[in-house]
This record gives sequence, C-alpha cells and structure tokens, in this order.
Amino acid sequence: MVKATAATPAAASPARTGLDPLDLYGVRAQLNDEERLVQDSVARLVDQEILPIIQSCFEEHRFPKELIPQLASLGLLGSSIRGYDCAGLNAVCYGLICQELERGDSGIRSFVSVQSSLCMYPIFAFGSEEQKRRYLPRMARGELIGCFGLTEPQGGSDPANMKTHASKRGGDWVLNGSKMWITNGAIADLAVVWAQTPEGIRGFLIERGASGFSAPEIQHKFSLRASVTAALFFDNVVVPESQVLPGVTGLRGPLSCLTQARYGISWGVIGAAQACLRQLLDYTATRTLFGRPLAANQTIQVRLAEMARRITAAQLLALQLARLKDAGAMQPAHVSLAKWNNCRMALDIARDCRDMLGGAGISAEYAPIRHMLNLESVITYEGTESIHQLSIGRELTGINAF
Ligand code: TGC
Ligand code: FAD
Repeated sequence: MVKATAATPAAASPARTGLDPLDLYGVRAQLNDEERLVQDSVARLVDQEILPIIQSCFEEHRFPKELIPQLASLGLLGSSIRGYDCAGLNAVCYGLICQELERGDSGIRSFVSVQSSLCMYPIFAFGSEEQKRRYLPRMARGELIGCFGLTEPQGGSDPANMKTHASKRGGDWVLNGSKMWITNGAIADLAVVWAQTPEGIRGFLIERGASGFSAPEIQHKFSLRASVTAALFFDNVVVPESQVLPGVTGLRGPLSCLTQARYGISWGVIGAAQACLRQLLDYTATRTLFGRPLAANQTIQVRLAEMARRITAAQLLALQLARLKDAGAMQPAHVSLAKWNNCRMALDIARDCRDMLGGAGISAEYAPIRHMLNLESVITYEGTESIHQLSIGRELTGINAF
C-alpha cells in the first residue's frame, strides 16, 4: 500500500515569486495528508522506476510488465474500491495517481485505468459476490490482468449498435464477434466483454485460454507504444452463466465504467502537460539564440504563460470534479467537459512544446513528442472530442445530435 516518501511531485524550480510554475494556484496545498502521501509515493515511483526506462520502452514498442508488482504493492490497482484487498482511496487520490503516472507516460496510466476503472470497477459494481471474491484480490495484487472489450471494428463511438452477440444454449451462453483497439488485450488473463443478448447488452467475464477466444496484439502503432493494444475474437466461445455480470443490463453498464476511467484521464493528462512544460522551462532558459536565452523573447514567454494558464484551469477543473465525485454529485456531463477540456489542453501543450524545442523536438530524447503522440490516442479513446462536445450539447439543449 501507499507509503510516505520524500519525493516532490513534478519537482520544479521556483518561479520569480516562489510560486511553483506547475501548480500556480497551489492545488497541492488544498490536499489532505493522505492525498499528499499518495501523490508523493507515486511521484517517487515515476521518477525512480518509470522515467529511466520509458524512452526505450516507447522506442521498442514494449509495455514494461516488470512494473506491475510495484504498481500493485503501492495499492494503485483498484485503488478506489473498498474491501477485497483494495486500498479504498478517495477520488482525489485516484486522480493524483493518474496524474503522476501520466507524467511518466500515458501508457502506464492506461494500464492502471483499464485494470482499475474498466475491469475491477464493473466486477465490483455489477458482479456477484463469488465473482468479486474470485477476481478482485488477485487483480489488486497484479496477479491477474484485465482488459475491457467494448469498441468494435465497425465503429467505437456508437456502442449501442455493437455486433458482438451472445445467445443462450442450455444453461450457457455462446459468444460471437470481435472487439478492436483493446488496451492490455494480449496480456490479459481476464476480458470484460460487452455483448448484445436478447435481453439487452450484458457483460461477460472471459478468461484467457477459453476455447474460440484469441487476442492478437496490434502492431505498427505510433502512439501509446509503451502499452499493449489488441483485437479480441470470439468464435462460438461458451460462457457459463456464472461468468456473466448479474447486476446490469443495457448500455448503462459499460458507460458507467467509462465514467470512472474518463474521470481518471481528466487528471492524468495534466501530468503529461506538466512534464512537457517542465522540460520547456529548462530548455528555453538555457538555449541561447540572438545573444539571449530563448526564454527572454516575448513570444516564447507568451506561449509558456498560455501553457501555465491552461494547466492551472485544468487542475482546478479536475479538483472540483473530484469533490463532486466524492460527494456523489458527479454527472456524466461533468466528466465529458473535463475529459474534453483537459485532453485538448494537454495535446495542444505537447504539440507547442515540440515546436519550441526546434529540431530537438522530433527526438524521443525529449519527452514532448512521446507525450504528443500518446495524447493523440488519449483524446480519441474513452470518447472522442466530438462525442464529448455532443454530450454537452445534448445536456445544454435537450436535443440528441449524435
Ligand atoms: P444514451 O441513450 O445516452 O445512454 C444509454 C444508457 O446509458 C446511460 N448512460 C450512462 N450511464 C452511466 N454513465 C454514463 N456516462 C452514461 N451515459 C449514458 C443512460 O442513462 C441510458 O441508461 P438507460 O438505463 O436509460 O438505458 O446512449 P447513446 O446510445 O445515445 O450513446 C451516447 C454516447 C454516444 C455518449 C455513448 O455511446 C458514448 O459515450 N460513446 C463513446 C464510446 C466510448 O467512449 N468508448 C470507449 C471505449 S473504452 C476505451 O476507449 C478504453 S481506453 C482505456 C485506456 O487505455 O486508458
Ligand atoms: P469512430 O467511432 O469510427 O469515429 C471516427 C470519427 O468520427 C471520430 O473523429 C469521431 O469523433 C467522429 N464521429 C463519430 N460519430 C460522430 C457524430 N455523431 N458526429 C460527429 N462526429 C462523429 N476501446 C475499448 O473498448 N477498450 C479499450 O481498452 C480501448 N483502448 C484503446 C487504446 C487505444 C490506443 C486506442 C487508439 C483506442 C482504444 N479503444 C478502446 C477504442 C476507442 O475507444 C475508440 O477508438 C474510440 O471510441 C473511437 O471509436 P472509433 O475508433 O471506432 O472511431
């Protein structure tokens, strides 16, 4: 579980007045002791274990599986769940975990998001007691890895029209269809798969090795290269009733999981943006052009100020979202606004940092291009920017424009 450390999250040199350039409004000062402890512990893991290897993982298209025991021992898997050997942390803590991990790399945060919000959460929220006892403690310990299959090849934005289906045969279900772009798919021991049934959409728990189930890894990605992404194929896979989630029928099931994961992403991408700005502050202070540091140019300062403004706004938005979540008042539209705003913020900042590094910006030796490429996935998955904009439009007008 989370332990105290001396690490400082996103350690930064102070600005002129002593303000932290990565936390201008002092969000950290708003945190309670437990929240600070969690942030410090994850920051230390990122600084000591993730940052030293992440560039080569990205270049080699390799997910660092060796980190799983450390993620688990800090209590980061299923951290919001109470009981079943999980840490039972509040929403702010889950947000901070995502933020610090994504300061390292979106792929590592993705792994934790999928395990926690998309696999452990539905088992916890909709599973039978037997399913919870069977899977959650092992998932918290990182002994059992999960994936979440919702998106299909013919179109992920409209899961209501999924083609994967299951029908009853005696006491069992028989599942057919395919899923696409599934994080953790090729390394997962357990897939939470959503399929149409005569009763509506249901969730199926399918273990690796089930006859007729395969999960080949997707190659040639230029984004999230330190993460495993797979397709899932189901050819007459027989699933006993005991492996169906009993607590939910309909699209509400998978969309409730997405709400949890989108919440974490809204915090996570702040970490990626902070990593980019941190590197740019150092670079522009030391690179001399036209006889002065790059940072002495007005246009450069305006661009840095713009980044700080947008990071600050995103931090305050995420913190208020967490307060709403902990109070049980968070609505899907709140999450859509935060996911849209914060992903757009982080992607724009990563791209601008890439530009301000000049030619060096195209090298993976500098973090912005890696974050930029990762964020192209992050702004797409868990609902594209357009999907979240239309969700808010529907909230404002009452008119469904999808
Ligand atoms: P709609 O009519 O809006 O809703 C159907 C039912 O679901 C309920 N609902 C929700 N429940 C919980 N949380 C939410 N956020 C919910 N949104 C809606 C709703 O009340 C209704 O319930 P009921 O009981 O009345 O039936 O459904 P729609 O068909 O109009 O679709 C709406 C839309 C377009 C917003 C939805 O389909 C959507 O969000 N599409 C985007 C799909 C998406 O985000 N896929 C992500 C796949 S997973 C992934 O990307 C993982 S990446 C992870 C990583 O690596 O980090
Ligand atoms: P489409 O739905 O085909 O959309 C194409 C374009 O059309 C987008 O720009 C979209 O915004 C736009 N569009 C769609 N509908 C409308 C509309 N009504 N009006 C205006 N514009 C519209 N999925 C999972 O289930 N599990 C995972 O673990 C997972 N991990 C992923 C990991 C990675 C690296 C990536 C890239 C994706 C992952 N996804 C996962 C899939 C992801 O959720 C989908 O890619 C995403 O939901 C979009 O679906 P799509 O790719 O089919 O695009």
